[in-house]
Amino acid sequence: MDSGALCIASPSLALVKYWGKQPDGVNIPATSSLAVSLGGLDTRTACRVHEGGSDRVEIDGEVQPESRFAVFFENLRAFMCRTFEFSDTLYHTKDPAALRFEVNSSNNFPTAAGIASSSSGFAALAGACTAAVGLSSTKDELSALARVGSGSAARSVFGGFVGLSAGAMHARQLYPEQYWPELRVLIVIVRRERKPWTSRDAMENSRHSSPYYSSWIDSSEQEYERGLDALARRDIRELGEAARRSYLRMFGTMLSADPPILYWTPESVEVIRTSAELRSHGIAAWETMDAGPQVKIITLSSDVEAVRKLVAEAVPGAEFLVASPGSGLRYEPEATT
Ligand code: 2P0
Repeated sequence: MDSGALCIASPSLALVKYWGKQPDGVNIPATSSLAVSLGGLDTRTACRVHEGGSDRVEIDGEVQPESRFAVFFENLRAFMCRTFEFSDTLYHTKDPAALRFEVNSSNNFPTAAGIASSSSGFAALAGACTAAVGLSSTKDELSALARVGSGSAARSVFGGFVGLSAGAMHARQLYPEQYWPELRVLIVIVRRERKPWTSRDAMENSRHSSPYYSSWIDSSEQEYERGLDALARRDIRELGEAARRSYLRMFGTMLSADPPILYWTPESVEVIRTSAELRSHGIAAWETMDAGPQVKIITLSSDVEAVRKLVAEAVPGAEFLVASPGSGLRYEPEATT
């Protein structure tokens, strides 16, 4: 017998960034991050489980290297061995350690180009694999499982506004998606090419070689507190300012690393300049960037068209996606054979 499940997750956009890991544990963040779920952007992950053989993951039709998923699956099986409940209605096995997963995942947005596809990817994977074997795990458990795949994935399990504290094993929801319905994120896709550094390698490079790394860790806690405070008041200006300081200081650790890391393109810089110009005209537009050239602009529903118009003029050829605060993991029925 094999059985399957389908789980959907949205990427988690950090307003205050996770950048750096604690030396012990797997993907235990060294900084506290504050994020919003990007509703409208989806990773759909179908998983089938069987006994024996090997794990296999395809993303957008491409088979992925086993090494990227090995630690995730080993940890997942260890979790299942600890918590497995044998029942006629659950997946039949005497040995959860023998379970293997066949996974097909697809994104409705560019993969591995700095739109946090690993956050939604590992969150949907944790949801799909546990559902496929019939485990009803808590969100905190799913968040901790997803974190082992990718730190930011701990946040994508939850919808709305999410915090992941430095040193934490799992994220927590701060506010549901309905909390701030006017908030928008305009994603400006300036280039659809794969990033030159994985965020994991870039993060480790910053930790090992940037002389500013410890200052980054110290200052990010303050930005997290300021971000939380702004979010509690739904103050877009203060939240935008915290987001702006956070991403620029994060990139400060990359530019000062050895070798230096530069994800930005001339088009990224043009979008940054355009956001500043929009702000000078009283339009809500605070940009942020992640491990890739794309720029995300935090704005409001009333301003999003004005922002899009000026950015489109400044960067001909840019593509746009608009996201609202989205939900956490969702499941769709999948046939069981
Ligand atoms: C974030 N990023 O907070 C930060 C900001 C990118 C820039 O988390 O090594 O794929 O798998 O834990 O989660 C992207 O890194 O890194 C990321 P790993 P992840 O969203």
